[in-house]
Amino acid sequence: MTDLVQLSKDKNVAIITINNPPVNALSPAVAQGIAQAIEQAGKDDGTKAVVLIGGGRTFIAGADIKEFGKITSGKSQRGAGLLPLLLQIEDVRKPVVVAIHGSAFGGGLELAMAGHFRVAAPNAQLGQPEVKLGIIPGAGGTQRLPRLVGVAKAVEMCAEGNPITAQEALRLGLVDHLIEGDLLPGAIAFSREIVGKPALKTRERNDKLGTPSQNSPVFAAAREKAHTKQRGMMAPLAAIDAVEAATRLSFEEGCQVERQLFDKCLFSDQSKALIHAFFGEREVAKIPDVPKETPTLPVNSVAVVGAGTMGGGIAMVFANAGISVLLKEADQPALDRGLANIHKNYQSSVKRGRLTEQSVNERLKLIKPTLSFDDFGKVDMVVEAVFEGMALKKEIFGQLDRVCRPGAILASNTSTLDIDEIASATSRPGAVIGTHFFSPANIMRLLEIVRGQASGKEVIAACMQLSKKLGKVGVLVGNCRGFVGNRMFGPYRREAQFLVEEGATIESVDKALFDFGMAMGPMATGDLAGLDVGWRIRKEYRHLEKPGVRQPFAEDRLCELGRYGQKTGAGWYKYDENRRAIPDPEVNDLVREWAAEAGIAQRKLSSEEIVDRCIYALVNEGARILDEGFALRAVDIDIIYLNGYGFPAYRGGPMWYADTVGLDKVYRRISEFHQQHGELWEPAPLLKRLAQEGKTFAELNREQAVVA
Ligand code: 3H9
Repeated sequence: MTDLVQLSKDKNVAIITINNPPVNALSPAVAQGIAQAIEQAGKDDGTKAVVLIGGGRTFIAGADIKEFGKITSGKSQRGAGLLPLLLQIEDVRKPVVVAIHGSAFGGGLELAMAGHFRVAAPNAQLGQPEVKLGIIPGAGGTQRLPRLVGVAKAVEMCAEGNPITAQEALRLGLVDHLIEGDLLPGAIAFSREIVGKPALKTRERNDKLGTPSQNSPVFAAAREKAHTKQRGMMAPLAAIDAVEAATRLSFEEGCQVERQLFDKCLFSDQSKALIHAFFGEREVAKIPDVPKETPTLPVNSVAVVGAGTMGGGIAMVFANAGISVLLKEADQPALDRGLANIHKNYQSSVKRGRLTEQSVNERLKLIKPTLSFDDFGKVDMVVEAVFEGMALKKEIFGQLDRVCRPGAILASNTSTLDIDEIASATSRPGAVIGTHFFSPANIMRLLEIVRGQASGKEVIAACMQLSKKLGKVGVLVGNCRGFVGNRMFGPYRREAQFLVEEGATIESVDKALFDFGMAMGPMATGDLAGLDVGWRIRKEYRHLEKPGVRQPFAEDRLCELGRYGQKTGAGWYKYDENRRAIPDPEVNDLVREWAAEAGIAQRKLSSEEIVDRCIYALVNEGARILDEGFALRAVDIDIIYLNGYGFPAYRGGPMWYADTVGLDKVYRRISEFHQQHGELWEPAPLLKRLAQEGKTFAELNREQAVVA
C-alpha cells in the first residue's frame, strides 16, 4: 500500500481511506493503493464488509487532471486506466460501501458507482464534470450512471457536467442512504446492516436502461440542447453517444465505445484548451508579490456609490453573497429607478426558477438605499460606480476619504480611467484599488482588479479573496487605459468596423466571429453595450490620435444619427420590442456611401480574414500588454477573455489560441496586415521574439511561474 491509501479495521469492517490532499485526485498511485487495499480486504476472512472513504475535506474530485497533459504530450502512456480497478471493486465478494463527503466528481463518482452501496453526507455533491474539461467520463461513468439514475438523468449529467446534491442523488438511487453527523461511523454502521443482503454489481443492473422508443427522444433532445447551449463543443455530443451506447450494447462493448470517444476528446485541441482554462482559473489567484499568507482586510459590509446599471448590479452581487450593502444615489428619483431595476432583475430570476421569492426577499433586505454618506464610516469597503468622468470620481473619492474609517477599502468600478489619479484625490492612496465588474454585473464572472501604484498588498489580497466569495474570477491587472480587457477590445472592435468599411456586411462580420465561437459578434456586442459609450470616449481622446493613422468612423456616424444600439432601438441592427436584432440593409448602404466618400476601396472579405483580423488584433495587443507588465501572465489574459468577453472556452482564450495556431504563423499574418494596413498593425515585439525563438505564450507562463 502507498502512503496515499490506508487500510484499517473496525472489528469486521475494513476501512480504506484515501489521503491525497487537497482533493484526493485519483492519480495512478492512488488507484494502485486502492487496488492493493481491496485485494487485501477481499482475502481477509475476518472482513465482512469494506468502507471506502476519502480523508480530508472531500471524497475524490476525479482523476488527476495533470496526468492528461502528460499523456497527450507523450510523456506518459495511457494505460488501461481505472476500468480494471473498478471491475475489481465490483467483483470483490464482500459488500463495498462507498462513503461520500465533499465532491464525488469524475473518476471519483465512477469509482463510487463500482461499489455495491453508496452513503453520503447531506452536503455532498456528485457529478461527471468531464465535459467541462473537453473530455467525457473515461472509467465506465457513461455506462454505470444510466444503470443507476436512468438514461435521461445520466445524459444530462454526462453532457452538461453539472453536479447534483446528495438529496437528489438519494432520490434518483445513486446514493442509498444519507448520513447525518459523522460520516465514517455512520458508514460503518450501515455496512454492518447490509452484511448478508444482496450486493448488486452496477454493471449487471439493466432495469433503468429503457427501451429504444423511450430513449430516442431523450437523445434527440439532448443533442439539440448541446448544439445550442454548448455550441461548437465536441465533448457533450461524445458523452451523449457514449450513454446511448450503454442502451444499445453490452456493458463491455459500451465501455469500449466510451474509451474510443474519451481518447478522441482527450487528444483534441478543445480538451487541451479547457484544461488550460481549468488550471488558469486557479493560476490567476497566485500573485508573486502578494503570497497566500498576506494578511487581508475583512469585507463584511460595503457601500456602493451610484445605483445605475452597474451600481445596482454590483449591489446585487454583494447581496447575493450575503454581504450587506448601502446603496447611495445623489437624488431620490435616481435611487428609486435603481431600486426598481434591482427588483425587476430579481423578479426575472424568480420567473426563470433560478431564485425563490424568499431568497430574493432576504437579498433585498441586505440592500439599504441612502442619499447620504452618513453611514459610510461603518463599512469595510466602498465601490464607486458612478458615471465615467474623472472630475466626478475625484470629488467622490475626496468625500470618501473624509467619511470612511481608516482601513476601509476604496474601490472604483471605472472601466478606463487612471486609478492613480483617482487615488490622488485621497490622503490614503494605498487603500484605493480598481474593481472592474462586467455588465450585467450579477451574471458575468469576471472581476478585473486594478492595481494602482500605491494599492496596498492587503487591499489586493482582500479583493482577490472577495472575488471568490462573490462567485467571480478575480484577475489582477495593471493600471493602463482600458486595463487589460477593454484595452484589447478596442483594436478588436476597430478591426470589425474597418472590415465593414472595406466591404464586409455587418452580418457577415458577426457571423464569422459567432461561428468562431464568440458568444456574440462584435457589431451585436457594440449594440448591446451602447455605441455611444465608445463614441464619447473617442471624442474625449481624439487629441491623442496620431494624424494620418486610419481611424474607424462608421460607428461615430451611426451615433450622430442617434443610433446608439439596443437602447435606442437601432444601432448596427434594428431591434424589435423584444430586443431581437433585425438586419438593416439601410446601414450597410450608408456605410458603403461613407466609404466611397472616404475613398475606401470595396472588396469581398472571406470569413477567414474577418476572424484573423479581429482575433489577431486581440493577440497583438495582448502581447504588448504582457510585455509592458500590465498582465501577470498570458493565462491571465485568457481568463479575462473567457469570463468577461464571451471568448469560446474550448479555444482557451486569445493567447492560448494563438499558441495553437503557431506564433510564427500568427506573426507572419500580422506582418502582412502591417504591410497592407499600416502602423496600427505593427507586430508586438514580444510576439515577434517568441515567433522567432519558436516559443509559445504558454512557455512564457511557465518561465514566469519559475521566476515567481
Ligand atoms: C476525470 O475524472 C476523468 C475520469 O473520467 C477518469 C478517466 C480515466 N486533478 O478548485 P480548487 C487542484 S477528469 C488535479 O481551488 P475548491 C486544483 O488545481 C476530472 N488537481 O478547490 C487546485 O490546485 P492549486 C473530473 C486538481 O475547493 C487544488 O486542487 N473532475 C483536481 O475551490 C484545489 O482546487 C473535475 O473536473 C483534479 N481532479 O474546489 C473536478 N481538482 O491549489 C475538478 C482540483 O495548486 N475540480 N485540483 O491551485 C473541481 O471542480 C474543484 O477543484 C473542486 C474543489 C470543486 C473539487
